[in-house]
Amino acid sequence: MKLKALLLPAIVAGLASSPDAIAQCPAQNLGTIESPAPNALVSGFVRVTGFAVNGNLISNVDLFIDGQADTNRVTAPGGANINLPRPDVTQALPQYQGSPGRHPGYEMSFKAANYANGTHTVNVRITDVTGCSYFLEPRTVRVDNARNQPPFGNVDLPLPDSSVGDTGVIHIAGWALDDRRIDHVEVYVDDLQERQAVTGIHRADVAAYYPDTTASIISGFVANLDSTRLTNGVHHIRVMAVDDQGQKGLLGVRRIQVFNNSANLAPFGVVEFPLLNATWFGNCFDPVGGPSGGDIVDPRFLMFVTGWALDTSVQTERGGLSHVYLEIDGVTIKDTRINCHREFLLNNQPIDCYGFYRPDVEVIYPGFQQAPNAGFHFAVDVGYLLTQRGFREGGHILQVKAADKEDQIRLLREIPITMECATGNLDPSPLGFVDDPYNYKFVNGIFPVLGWALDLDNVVQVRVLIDGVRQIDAVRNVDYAEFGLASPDVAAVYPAYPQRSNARWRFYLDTTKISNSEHDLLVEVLDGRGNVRSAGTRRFLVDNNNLVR
Ligand SMILES: [Ca+2]
Ligand SMILES: [Ca+2]
Ligand SMILES: [Ca+2]
Repeated sequence: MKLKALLLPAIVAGLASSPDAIAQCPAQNLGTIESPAPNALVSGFVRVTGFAVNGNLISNVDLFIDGQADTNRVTAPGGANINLPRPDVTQALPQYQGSPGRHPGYEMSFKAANYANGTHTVNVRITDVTGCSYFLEPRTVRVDNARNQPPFGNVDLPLPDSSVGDTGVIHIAGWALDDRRIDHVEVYVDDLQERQAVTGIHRADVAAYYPDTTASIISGFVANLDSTRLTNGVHHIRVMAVDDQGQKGLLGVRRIQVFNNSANLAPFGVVEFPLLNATWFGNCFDPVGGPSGGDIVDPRFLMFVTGWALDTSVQTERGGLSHVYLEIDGVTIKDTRINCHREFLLNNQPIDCYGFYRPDVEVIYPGFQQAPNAGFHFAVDVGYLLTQRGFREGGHILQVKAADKEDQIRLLREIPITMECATGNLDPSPLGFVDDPYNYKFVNGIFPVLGWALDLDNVVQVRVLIDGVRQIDAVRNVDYAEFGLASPDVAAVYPAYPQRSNARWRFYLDTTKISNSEHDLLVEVLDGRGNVRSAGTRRFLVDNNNLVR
């Protein structure tokens, strides 16, 4: 059915008026508006999609309603989502495979309520990096603003015709919008309603091409299903969104292959703390609390490892997640099966345990047998490791592993750390964290980075470096973060530190000045003694849909 669309495109639509542009355009400029359909009855947010290809990289796609003058233009520069992969187009037009313009898809929108009821014309202008500019064959639509538009959106995951990964989890993710309000998103498996997805997920990319509604920034949804509850074979996942009037809209259907060999499914999870390249320090010289027989000597300077872990296929196996353990350089230093206990030196809090209550994990992984009690938490006294377990100061590799009851083991995370002795005489290194962006989050535009930092010598300044280069705060125009925001959560965990109740910082990062790719965000702390040290690294991805020209 996509091929039919390919036969229709107006081969060369009207060229733009500039004589220079005409001179520069390649001989063949293909493209079409695929949606809305000819004479479609539209309301609410009208999604305009299609493709355009002439071999060059497309730099801008602009939408015009009822004319081709600048006053008819709807989209702001960069307001369309462009260079989208369209394997069906590339397959039909193999001469463009490997050309700079090989991803010819575009998507954008306009709001029907901005126009009177009746017939209107949709014009799409394509501009490539050489300056060549042309309009596609226009499309006529009928606006009826009295009509309640069904919800619309996309299913980004799973990919079409994909198979379930080695964790056994089917990740379903996408976005949904409505002219009124999305009430909920329903996930069906083989036409049976499975459950509702979690909505309200941040989607800066959707906001970029649906600028007419504030709902677009939080239009994302996710749902995670345990595939081991399905039989092996092909299953259909259908996602529907429902608006506040009960009107349903189909977001997408995906066919997926489930092939579970249950014994091979290792647990999965996330290590949330510490950051990469954190410095871990402890008291090697004058333990205050005195040895209590355990592996905690000085409870003031504990280093923490936290996260969560789950296991699929617990219905067909004997059990599910069994334990989480920590290794440094391959040596096990903590194991929840052996070390979980109430620590006298920490007001009898349980530490080194698996099974902490994590309602946030339950929200994202409902129906998994061990959710919500999926959290783990370790407290490590580095002074003890350095003085009594034979570890040396310097660089080490911390590994966090999870095992199920059939001894399938997964490495959840490998974190390079540095271990040091620190007292009042030596410089204790800063501790810190980046709350947002989380690991591998997509960010764009001016992004407010949030985190916290502590130092026993007091934090004087927090700086943000991207790939080693110090950044300027885009709002405050200085090269350090705003520090001193409230941090009651930090104060509860680190009672021995100065500034603990006001340790949070915020830094407005201009991501448009860095490339659309993966980056390392390093947090640097200047302390009260004048020492400058790293508090850790966060990895994230930039996706600015910016103009190439
Ligand atoms: Ca609606
Ligand atoms: Ca398992
Ligand atoms: Ca310090």
